[in-house]
Amino acid sequence: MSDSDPEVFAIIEREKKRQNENIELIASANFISRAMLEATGSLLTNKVAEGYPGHRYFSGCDNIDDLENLAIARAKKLFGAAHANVQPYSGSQANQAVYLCTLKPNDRILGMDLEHGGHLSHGAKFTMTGKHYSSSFYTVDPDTQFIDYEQILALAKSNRPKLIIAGGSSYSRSIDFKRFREIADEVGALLLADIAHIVGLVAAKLHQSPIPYAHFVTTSTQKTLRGPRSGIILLGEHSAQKFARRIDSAVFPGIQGAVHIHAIAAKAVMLGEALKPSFITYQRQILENAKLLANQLIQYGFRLVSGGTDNHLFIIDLRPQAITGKEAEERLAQIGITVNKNLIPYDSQSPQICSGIRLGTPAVTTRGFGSTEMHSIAAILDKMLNTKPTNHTIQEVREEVARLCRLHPLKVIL
Ligand code: DSN
Repeated sequence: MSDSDPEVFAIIEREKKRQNENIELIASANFISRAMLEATGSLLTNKVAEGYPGHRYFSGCDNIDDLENLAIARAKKLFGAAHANVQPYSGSQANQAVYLCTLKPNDRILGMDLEHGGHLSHGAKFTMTGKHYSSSFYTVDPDTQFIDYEQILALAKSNRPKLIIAGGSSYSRSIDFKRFREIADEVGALLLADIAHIVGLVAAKLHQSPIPYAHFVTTSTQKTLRGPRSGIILLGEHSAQKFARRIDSAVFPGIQGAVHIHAIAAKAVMLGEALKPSFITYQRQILENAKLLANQLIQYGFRLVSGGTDNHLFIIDLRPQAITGKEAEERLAQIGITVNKNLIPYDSQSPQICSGIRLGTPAVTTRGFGSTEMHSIAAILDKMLNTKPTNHTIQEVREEVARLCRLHPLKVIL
């Protein structure tokens, strides 16, 4: 590429440098293995295939069938699922396939409010899911900031949704999928568990699995699962018989066209990696790092939404520091720490400003950061956010970030 398209090559080289020289604390980010980079960049992109293994609309699909069957078998094994669809282009596409499979336009859905930790594709009013379906939302408890299952039950009884959605993008506490299913059963609703964020913890059995409870389980694959940018749908034994064929038709031809077989190959590699014992060690370290960083920050006087974390992420409520999420994101960016501004429950700021920032440990854990580095990061955040940093402080912490990155180079991309 350096010869054929030096312009694109130069941009990728700059991004490589950025990834290597910054501390990545965005909760949905991660670094994939060389094997997965090879799969996504392979000649598989050249092959057109529609349909499912053994039932394609184009010829020459024998190898592609083997790959997709391998990915399906590994997904079923890893999650103990009875049915897996590995074709969704992303987690949002996986959700849309579930909606197409279960809902008619204007049907009612009940999901977690975006500013309380939900996801755009769970019915946010300005998205396709909010425009095509009649969405309502549950919130977290105003005092504890934990999910309030009694409130969800009450809302489900009054709104009578056809589909209830559990899971989100910025909720730092464990989710009781069994309780969600009881609520769904009580009002005759179907249950979708979107485990995009916690999927790695679920795979490693460090979080309750939704497979025995939810009618549909969806996930993206690039977050804690440490795979390519893509999606998967899983069904448990109890729902596979009824929904397996319907969900497959909803994915293709319902919402997608030709298979992204290069991404499916990368997902097969990802699932192979996740089936190894070292993956459980990695997930344990993600959890340890998140808890340690959260506790350190509390000791420095920061207020965390819900008071802490049970998973890989947490939100800092920056109102006591009297700075906005946007300002904090920018301050940290200038010293080489990447985070995202995030709404907090009952936020008075707009989504462009936000009162909080979200921090997650999957990417830094891949990089080899452990307890020492979590202490260092907490001290840096204290210097940068608890007071207005001087130029001297900025220079000092920038050097500390560079030192930590040099200590743990991103071997996989260099
Ligand atoms: N869902 C968004 C996030 O959690 O950051 C992007 O994957």
